[in-house]
Amino acid sequence: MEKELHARDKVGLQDFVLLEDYTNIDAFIDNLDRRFKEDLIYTYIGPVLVTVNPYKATGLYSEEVAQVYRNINFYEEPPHIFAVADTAYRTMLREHRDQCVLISGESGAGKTEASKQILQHIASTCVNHSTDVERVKDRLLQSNPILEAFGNAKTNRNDNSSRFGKYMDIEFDFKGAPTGGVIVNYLLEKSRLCQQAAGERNFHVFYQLLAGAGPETLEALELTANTETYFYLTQASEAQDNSRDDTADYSDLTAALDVCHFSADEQAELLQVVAAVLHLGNLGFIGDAAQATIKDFAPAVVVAKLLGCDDSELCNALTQRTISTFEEVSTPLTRDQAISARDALAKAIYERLFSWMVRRINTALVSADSETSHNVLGLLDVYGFEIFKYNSFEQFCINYCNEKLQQLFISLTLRSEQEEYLKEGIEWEPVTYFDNKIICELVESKPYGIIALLDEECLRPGDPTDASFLKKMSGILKRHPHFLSHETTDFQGRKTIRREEFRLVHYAGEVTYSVNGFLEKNSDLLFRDLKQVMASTKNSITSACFSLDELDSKKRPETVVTQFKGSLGALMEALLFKEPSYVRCIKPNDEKNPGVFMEEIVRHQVKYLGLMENLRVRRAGFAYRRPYDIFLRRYKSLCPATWPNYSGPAREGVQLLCDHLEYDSNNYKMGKTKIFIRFPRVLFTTEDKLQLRKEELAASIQAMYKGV
Ligand code: AOV
Ligand code: MG
Repeated sequence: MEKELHARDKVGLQDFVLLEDYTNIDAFIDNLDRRFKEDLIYTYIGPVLVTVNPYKATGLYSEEVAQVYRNINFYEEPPHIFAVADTAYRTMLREHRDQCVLISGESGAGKTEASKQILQHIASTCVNHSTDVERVKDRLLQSNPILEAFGNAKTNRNDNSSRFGKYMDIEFDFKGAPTGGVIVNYLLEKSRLCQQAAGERNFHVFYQLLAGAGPETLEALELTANTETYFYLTQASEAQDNSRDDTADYSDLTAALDVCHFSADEQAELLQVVAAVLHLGNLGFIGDAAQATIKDFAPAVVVAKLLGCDDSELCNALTQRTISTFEEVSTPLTRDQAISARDALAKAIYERLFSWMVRRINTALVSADSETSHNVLGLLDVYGFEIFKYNSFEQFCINYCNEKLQQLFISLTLRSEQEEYLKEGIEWEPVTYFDNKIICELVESKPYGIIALLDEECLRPGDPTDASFLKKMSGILKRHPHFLSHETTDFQGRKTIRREEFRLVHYAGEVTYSVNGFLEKNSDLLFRDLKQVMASTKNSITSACFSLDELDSKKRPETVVTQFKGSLGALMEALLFKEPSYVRCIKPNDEKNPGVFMEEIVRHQVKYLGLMENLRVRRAGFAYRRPYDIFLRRYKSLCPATWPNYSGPAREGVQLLCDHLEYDSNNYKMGKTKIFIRFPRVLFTTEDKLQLRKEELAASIQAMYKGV
């Protein structure tokens, strides 16, 4: 507390609750800006950590810094991500409650980095009593480079953008040593495999493999080091400037695979699958509308060789499909259909490979003895809110996921605040805030939410199309305050939405989605013939990914968005039972520039993240609260009744202090275990008195010595 107050002039306030005018967004932004200019990228709103991405190395994560934050009282040191990590870890140990850290913010704001720093801090801090623990830690840490290689890519927002959602539970024994972990992955943006927007890249792993694997490996996989050779790597219309060191990343990847105990055979098969996807992309078709034939068999032969299947079966499955009604009939595919079938196959292989990787890492993280796992600490790092020039089904899913997270934040921060007042027996006035529940319901309610309408259209017999879906949806939702279509005008009264688009007013801003591809992406069909060929492969990864059970199943698989909705629902439920900590990440500019703080960009994020409301809630009742013993220890020298010795109950001691300091009874409340102070200035005044008192005491001690 002393440090916070001491620091308020030089580098802004370390906790926004100390802002005198806490409703003023300019003051809020000014505080962030002043701190950012001093490389102080962290600020609290009470227990919530706000971070601003510095886009440069800061020296904030060294072992010396980590040491400072071990075993601290949260407010004792300047705000830091390590303080959040340390507090969650210690609370878990002390109170035996499962914890989770929820990290949110838009694309490029620093979520993934924050989650890595938390993991790093916990790994370097937790009790370490055996080589088993050491191994678990290494594997937890090394799962990151693997999943990032396969699941991250350069986008126009972020050079290392997560294209999947990730939730990781770290399991601990009752002493606090990690015993294992479980990773859950959410919807990978697999469309990137076949198409990339201008200036973007495919998933990192392809570039890493070509740049880092060396001639021998490449030769065995029949690859060349030149990315230009591969159709799937050349879909972006603009050149991709690249800030990543793919060669170094490749050696990190292979080292991480070793640590996570992927055998040499598994690693070889893994690379074969990755290479097969690249070769598959180079498979072209010729032919008229009626029937496609393969242009050049060479890539098909290589794919078949790498995966271990029959090349003619593969080629047949790519150019015709079997329809079974009464009897099985083969129908040829048109050229366009063959191209879609090829792309669907590549996407299915890659997506299933990714899920296989997660499962495989999880087996390496399984506790040797599940009895010992006592509590978990969860880390959530998903793709952030995205607005691109062109937004499609993937952005719709990603932004829906962020809506759900925002909801969780709202309900938990407000609820926990309310609970604390209740628990302490303090009255307070609830604050109004924007609840994004209305948008979540627009997306997920039944039967007239967007997801339900989309599914209905996907399953409808006849000839459903993206256009028919849009028409139906626009008809039903046209009066919804958060939905706009080309028939409606925007909020400025202009007709800015095209025929194939719809617009959603998200909590974080308006996003215009193109409906093209929604039905196909949601249905996500892969012809049975291709599944059959994959199930027959000798490569044990692809054969494990395409099981024969799936082929036998008569049940229609759930649509993509419904699966996603289900998995997010399960996640939200699981999180509700954990004690949350929050990290709210802010991006200071859109150019990934260090040292540039664009006020308008920050203002927008502060608004939609609900930070002002968060602060208002925190302040509506009481800006500051401290357990009685801590408060008394700090200020007891200010009151003759508590200084130098006081042996009564802390609560009564604090009451004596408050009486002596003549606190206005409106300005503070005595809870069951804590004192609640309404305005920071009360505390500032007390702190100033303490400063004077210390000087007085020091002077009298000096005088005493002089006297001697
Ligand atoms: P994101 O996870 O929030 O975006 P990242 O964590 O990947 O964003 O951060 C983007 C980039 O910003 C990183 O690659 C770093 O270069 C830089 N960066 C972020 N945090 C820090 C930090 N604390 N110190 C230094 N540099 C940082 V996305 O996954 O796109 O939503 O989907
Ligand atoms: Mg990320």
